[in-house]
Amino acid sequence: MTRHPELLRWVEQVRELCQPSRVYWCDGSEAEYQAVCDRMIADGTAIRLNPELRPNSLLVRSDPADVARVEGSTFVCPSDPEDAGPNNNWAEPEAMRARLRELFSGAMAGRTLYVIPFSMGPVGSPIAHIGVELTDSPYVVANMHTMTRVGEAVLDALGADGEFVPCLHSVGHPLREGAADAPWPCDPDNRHIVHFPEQREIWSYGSGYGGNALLGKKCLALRIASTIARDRGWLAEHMLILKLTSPEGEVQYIAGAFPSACGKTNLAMLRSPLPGWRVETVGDDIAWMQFGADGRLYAINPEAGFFGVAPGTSEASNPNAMATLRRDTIFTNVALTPEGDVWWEGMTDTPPAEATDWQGRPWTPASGTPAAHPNARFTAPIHQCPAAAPEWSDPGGVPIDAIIFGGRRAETIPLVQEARDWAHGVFLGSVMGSEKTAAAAGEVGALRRDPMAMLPFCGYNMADYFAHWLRLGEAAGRRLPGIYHVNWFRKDAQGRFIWPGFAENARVLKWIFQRNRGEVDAVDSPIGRLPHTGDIDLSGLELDAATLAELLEVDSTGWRREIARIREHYAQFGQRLPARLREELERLERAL
Ligand code: O2Y
Ligand code: MN
Repeated sequence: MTRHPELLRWVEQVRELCQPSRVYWCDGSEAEYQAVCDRMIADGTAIRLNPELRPNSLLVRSDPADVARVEGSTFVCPSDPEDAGPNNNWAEPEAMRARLRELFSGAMAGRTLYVIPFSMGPVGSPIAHIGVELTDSPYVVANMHTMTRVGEAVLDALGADGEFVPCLHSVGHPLREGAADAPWPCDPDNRHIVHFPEQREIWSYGSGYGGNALLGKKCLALRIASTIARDRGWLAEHMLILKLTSPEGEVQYIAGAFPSACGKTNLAMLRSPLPGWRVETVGDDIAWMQFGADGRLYAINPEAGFFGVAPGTSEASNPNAMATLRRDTIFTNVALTPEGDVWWEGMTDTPPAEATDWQGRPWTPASGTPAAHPNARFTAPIHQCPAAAPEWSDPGGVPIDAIIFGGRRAETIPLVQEARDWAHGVFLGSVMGSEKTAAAAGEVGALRRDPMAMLPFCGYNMADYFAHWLRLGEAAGRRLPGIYHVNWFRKDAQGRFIWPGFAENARVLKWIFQRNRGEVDAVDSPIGRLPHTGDIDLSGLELDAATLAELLEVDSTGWRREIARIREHYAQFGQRLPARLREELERLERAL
C-alpha cells in the first residue's frame, strides 16, 4: 500500500466522482495479470487462443467505432491557447474540467476502479517518471502490465511525497444494476483525451483503445513528458532506439523518428544482411534523452513492451517481431483461425481458407474485406524479443551517437543526407513529412508535415519545441549526436520503389556508423552532406551504382518546389518560429 497522502486523496476524490462498485490496487503480479485476463474472458471481452499454438495469449475485439487514436478528440489545455500552438486542439481549461466532471460523474458505476501505479522507465532510473492510472478497464490493466512496470516497487519508489502524473481513464459505459455489459464498453460519441500540461494531468474518457487508454504511452511519455522535458532541459521523443554493432565489435546507439507507416518497428528489430553487422533493439517507439555529466546524450526506452501494428508483420518483414509474439501476447482486432490461432493481412503469402474476422464474422479470402483491422495490434513484452539488447532496461540509458529523421517521400528527398551541424539537423527534423498510405485517413499520396514525427504528440507549441531543440545544441561542453535524414521510399517513373528497404536499410545504418567514426568522407551539397556512391555497401544486392546515384542526386527543381511548401508549413507558426530555422531555409534556397 502507499504512504502517499496526495495519491490517497486523489483516489478518494475519483471514487466519489465516478462511483465504482469497488477499488482495487494493482500489485503488478503474475497472479493479477491472470486474474484480469480471466475477467476479460468471463465478460466476453477476450478469447483465449489455442495454448498449444499461442501459449498464454488472448484475442480481443474492440467496438468497430473504437479502433485507433482519435486526434480530433485529443486536447492540450494550457491556460494560454498560444502555448498549445497550431499543432494541438485547445480548450479553455476550466470549461474543459467542467465538461470532464460531467462525463466522469458516475461513469464507473457497477465497475471496478483499478489503481495502476506504473513507472515509465526502469524503477528508480534518474530518467524514469512515475504515473498512476485509475481505470475501469481490465484490458487497460493487462496491457499496462506488459507496456510499463506496474506494482509495489513503484509505490516504494514514490514514497510519501514523490512526484507522479495522475492519469484518469474511463471507458464511459456505467453498468446499471442487472444490465448486461458490452464486450467492449466505450462511449465513442463523447471521447475526450485531455492533457493539462501545467498541472501535468491526463483525463481520458470514452475509448478503451491503445493510445487513448494506455495513458503511459502517448499521453504521458510524449505529450506530458515533452512539457516536462522542455522545462527541465531534456527530450521526450517519438523515436526508436537501436544498437548497431560492427564486425569489429564497435557499438553505436541510434535514435530514429519516423511518422507512422514508415516501418519504425521493423527498423528497430532489423536482421542485417551485412556479414558481421548486428542490430539490436532498445525501443521501438519512444525515447527519453538527457545529457549526462560527460556531455553525451543518454536515452532510455520508457516502455517495457511493444504495442505494434500486426498487419504487414511477417517472417519476411520482421522475424524478430514474429518470435516476440509467439506467446504471452494480447492481440487486438486480428482474425481468428479455426485452429484457435491469429492471422492478419501480410502475415503469410497464402491466407487461411477460412477464419473469423476482427468483428467476429465468418471470413474467407473471397469476402472482399480485410480479416484484420488495418490498425490491429499486438501487445508483447520486450524481453521476449530475440533482438532485445541486454541494455534495453539499463537505468542509466545508452549514449546516442546519431539521430535519424525519416519520412515516406516518393520524390526529391535522397536516400540519406547528413546535417552539417545540430541547427541544420533541427531544420531537417522541423520540415520532415510523409505521404499518406492507404492505411491512413485522407487522400493517398498527400503530404503531411510531421516535424520530428511529433505532430500528434508534442504537448506544447511546436515553434517552442523547435526552439528547445536548438537551445539544447547551444549549451557548452556537449558531445552532440550527428543528425541524418533518410528516405527509404523513393519511386521511379513507373511508381515502383527504387530502394529495397526493410533489412537492406542496414546498408545506410552502416554508412551512418562509419561517418560517426570519421571512416568515410561525405560530399558537401546544398541540402547537406551526401555519401560518395562507393561508400554505401551494395554487396549482395541487385542495385547498380547508377540507381544509387539517382537515390542520392540533388534534384534542384524538386527542392525549389519543396522550399515553397516548407514556407507554407512554417507560416502557421508566425513570429514564434525560431529565426534560426528561417535562416536555414534561406541558406538552402541560396545554395540551390
Ligand atoms: O491507434 C493507437 O491507439 C495506437 S497508436 C501507436 C501505437 C504504438 C506505437 N505508435 C503509435 C502511433 O500512433 O505512433
Ligand atoms: Mn508511435
